[in-house]
Amino acid sequence: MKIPFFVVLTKVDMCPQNKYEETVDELRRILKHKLLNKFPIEISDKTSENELAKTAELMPSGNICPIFSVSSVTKQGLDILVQFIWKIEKLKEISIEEAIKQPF
Ligand SMILES: Nc1nc2c(ncn2[C@@H]2O[C@H](COP(=O)(O)OP(=O)(O)O)[C@@H](O)[C@H]2O)c(=O)[nH]1
Ligand SMILES: [Mg+2]
Repeated sequence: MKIPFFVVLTKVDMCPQNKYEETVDELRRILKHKLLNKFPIEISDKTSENELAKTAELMPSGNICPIFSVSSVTKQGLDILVQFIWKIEKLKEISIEEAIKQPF
């Protein structure tokens, strides 16, 4: 499936560590399944700006699927998720500008 999407695991503050790890493992397996054929990339607050930028740039390929983990209680993962959304929005603007420049 070439359609780009990403996954956000929410309320991670409520989740026991072992259950969280089990969930991520299962999700990675589903994403890698031949029907989806996505390369999972876990994003956390420790992910560098450079790595996040590269991940955003790979989104249009449809070959990767970033996995974010957030909590609105602890604020874990929220800033980086917002940065990512901002980056893919920017990419969209750039590709529209390029399409306008070369309409035919
Ligand atoms: N512990 C915890 N509770 C949350 C979090 N986000 C939302 N909640 C609570 O979960 C309930 C449902 O919230 P909502 O935002 O509608 O999340 P939804 O279940 O994904 O629709 C409410 O009682 C929220 O206060 C979170 O990150 N951690
Ligand atoms: Mg709700």
